[in-house]
Amino acid sequence: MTKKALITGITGQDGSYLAEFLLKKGYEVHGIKRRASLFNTQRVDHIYQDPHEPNPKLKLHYGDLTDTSNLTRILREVEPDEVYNLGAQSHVAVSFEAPEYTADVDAIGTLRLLEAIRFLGLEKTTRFYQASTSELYGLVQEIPQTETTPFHPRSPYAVAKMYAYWITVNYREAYGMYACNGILFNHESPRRGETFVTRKITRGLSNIAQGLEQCLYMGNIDALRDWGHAMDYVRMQWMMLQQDTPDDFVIATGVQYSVREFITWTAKELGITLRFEGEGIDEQGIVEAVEGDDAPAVKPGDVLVKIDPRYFRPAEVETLLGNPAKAKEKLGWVPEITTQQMCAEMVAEDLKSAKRHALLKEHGYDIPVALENG
Ligand code: NDP
Ligand code: GDR
Repeated sequence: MTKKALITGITGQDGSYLAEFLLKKGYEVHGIKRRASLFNTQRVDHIYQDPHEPNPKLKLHYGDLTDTSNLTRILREVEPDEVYNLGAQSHVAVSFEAPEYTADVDAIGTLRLLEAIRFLGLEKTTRFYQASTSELYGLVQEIPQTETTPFHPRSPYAVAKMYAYWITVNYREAYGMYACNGILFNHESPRRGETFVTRKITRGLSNIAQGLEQCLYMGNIDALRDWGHAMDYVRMQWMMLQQDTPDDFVIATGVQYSVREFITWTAKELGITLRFEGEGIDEQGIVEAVEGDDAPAVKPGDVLVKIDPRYFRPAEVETLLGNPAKAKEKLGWVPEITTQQMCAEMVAEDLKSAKRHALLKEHGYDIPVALENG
């Protein structure tokens, strides 16, 4: 029997990799996409299947995590073997500006899905994965963080995700549902949203190297993160739903770097020299010139990284470092892509599109570059 999966957030970074992964495993994949005034399926266009074809293996449904009747109808139609709840307002800084919406989608949206599964009598047959997060640890109580480290969320996003974490545990305990939390540390890729820090850096510096932007404005570049590759992490999301008993797992690399280091690697990949300016920056912020394969379009010393306090958060998560020992031991999971390899892949992709843009500009097609805001 072909297995059926329903993915909320299929148009996002993880949703797109997970859909690819499940299609390769022979699943029929259903995804919920939001109605938008512009196309929002760029990340899944390459696996899109024309619904007019016989037996499409990927089906997209319009929906929203704020809409109970819509979720219930889709679940009733699809009767999935597995639900992956990846949909969320996932930007931490934005959650301070839209806390109520974030709670509605990220916290109550999870409850809506779980309750719809129960209401439809699917709680013994449908397995449920919840996209939990290292942001739950917030003001960290222990280094490194494990499945037993106490939570101290530091943003409306993290508080909403804490509700989602516990309601998932509660439905497992109360109704015997196969429901799991993956406590995932930051994971990135060339498909990462442009306003998350890694992508903002690889895209911004690539644009600067091609003369499309002048300056990269950053927030707290001393923040420390444990960054993995999204492709490694979606594999683990699936593995968690294939066990005999449901459980919660930390997914991380076990290695930590600063935002500043990520900027430095990106500059090295691009062969450009950086000059840091702004609050808290001293001569240690200056990064040496590095020879790259491609001749830089800017002269060494030209590239500025400015600290702009608008990107500081009202409450910051300064440091996160995960211990994935349980996932390694119980599931045999180990990440295959290093943080530096991931950075190189992201730079290569962003440089390609910056070069395309620069070429168009050179030939008189001056399409504005969407500027960062996050
Ligand atoms: P993205 O922001 O790339 O994707 C989020 C997805 O959720 C998008 O498809 C988005 O749709 C969809 N979405 C947003 N609001 C709604 C809504 N109201 N109803 C339905 N769908 C909605 O996130 P990632 O792929 O990076 O992350 C996936 C999940 O994992 C998220 O829940 C995130 O919080 C969590 N997570 C992510 C980590 C990471 O480092 N990436 C780490 C730990 C947890 P649209 O495309 O239309 O905006
Ligand atoms: P995070 O990711 O908040 O950890 O949440 P993000 O990449 O946004 O920030 C990481 C760290 O970098 C610092 N930072 C900046 N961040 C952004 N976005 N823009 C900047 O200019 C900037 N300058 C410094 C931040 O302050 C922070 O310390 C991500 C999301 O994917 C969540 O959904 C997920 O749950 C967690 O990772 C794990």
